[in-house]
Amino acid sequence: MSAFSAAALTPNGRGAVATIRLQGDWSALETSGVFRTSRGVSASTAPVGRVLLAHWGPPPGEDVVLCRSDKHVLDVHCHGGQAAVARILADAAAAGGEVRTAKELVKQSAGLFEAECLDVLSRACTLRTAEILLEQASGTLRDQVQRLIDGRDLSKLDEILHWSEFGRHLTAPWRVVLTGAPNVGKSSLINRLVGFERSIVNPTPGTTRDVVTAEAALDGWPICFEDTAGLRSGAAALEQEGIDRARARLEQADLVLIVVDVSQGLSDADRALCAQYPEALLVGNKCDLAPTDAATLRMARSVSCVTGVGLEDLTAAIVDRLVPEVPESGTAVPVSERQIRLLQAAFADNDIAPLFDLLGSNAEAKQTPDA
Ligand SMILES: Nc1nc2c(ncn2[C@@H]2O[C@H](COP(=O)(O)OP(=O)(O)OP(=O)(O)O)[C@@H](O)[C@H]2O)c(=O)[nH]1
Ligand SMILES: [Mg+2]
Repeated sequence: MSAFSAAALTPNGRGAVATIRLQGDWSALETSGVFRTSRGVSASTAPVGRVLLAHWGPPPGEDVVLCRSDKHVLDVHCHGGQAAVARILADAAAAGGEVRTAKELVKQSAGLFEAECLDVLSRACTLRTAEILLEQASGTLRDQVQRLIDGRDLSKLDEILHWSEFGRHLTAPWRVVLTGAPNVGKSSLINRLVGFERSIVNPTPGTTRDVVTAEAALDGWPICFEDTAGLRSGAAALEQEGIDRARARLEQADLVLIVVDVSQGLSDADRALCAQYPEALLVGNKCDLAPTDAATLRMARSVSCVTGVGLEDLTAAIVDRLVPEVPESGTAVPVSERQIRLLQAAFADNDIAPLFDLLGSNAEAKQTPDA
């Protein structure tokens, strides 16, 4: 068995600073000279919490900041580029360390429940979702499940399960799919919604073929917009492939935006689409042009991708549909599929056992204090 483990705690990708955790007996890295502190203070014996400047590897090497965050834990903060991280992990492996994922490392020391809470926190892509995930990682979910276990009372389980879908979306963005006839302005709209020219806009009907995705945060919620081929019958083979893909994406959507051209009014095909997706938001684009159909104007949310009119209201309506309620501070939210599955099992069978599995060994210890 390895004397120590090493894992990058910061997510993959470039950042200003990356953090690598060494856990176990990592002292060989220091005694063999893989790193040296700049003032000659031994990191192995430095007090927990003391911050040390150090140099990693032979010249030119890396300047790093070291800090023991626990008796057997050394956090190495280095440049955020992937090369620096890869090099430190490779040196740790060469010194006999076992390279692991952050989730595996936390699981080893704190247990699976804490590891998955920290794992999802590291994948949060907005401040708003990170705040909610941080609350769960800081004990809100654990405390409330523990309370149910201690009180042998599952009546409040549905209050936690209520937030399952919301919890899933804290790391997997809500999917909003734009559909409608060719040329109504779907690509123009996705560009407006995400704030940059992601999708090609052209007066030629049938411009968009493949599914074009773009991620954005609306009101702090991560949303993946999908622009799709305009739907029409009698399309040539290539365009038809795009239409088939569009239909498949519609089935996976959390929200469908049916875009129509208000200057043209609603066609039979538009009406059929509305009937097929009754939960969809109907968006009447091109309201800067003279509308021909007052009924369409009444039914649809009017916007203009040219002037920008109506886009703020549309954004608010999208957020309202996707996130109709936001948990108050202190609300327990399940954040992983495993947590949701075990909560559902406890609820379905009115059985407390899955909750022990959910929290891991700490929960069992509390249940049988005399053991
Ligand atoms: N006047 C006006 N023109 C618009 C508006 N939105 C889009 N257009 C124009 O409508 C044409 C088609 O726009 P697109 O965004 O490419 O339409 P689409 O629905 O993606 O079309 P397909 O990809 O072919 O299905 C372009 O010439 C746009 O400039 C609008 O609000 N007002
Ligand atoms: Mg298009």
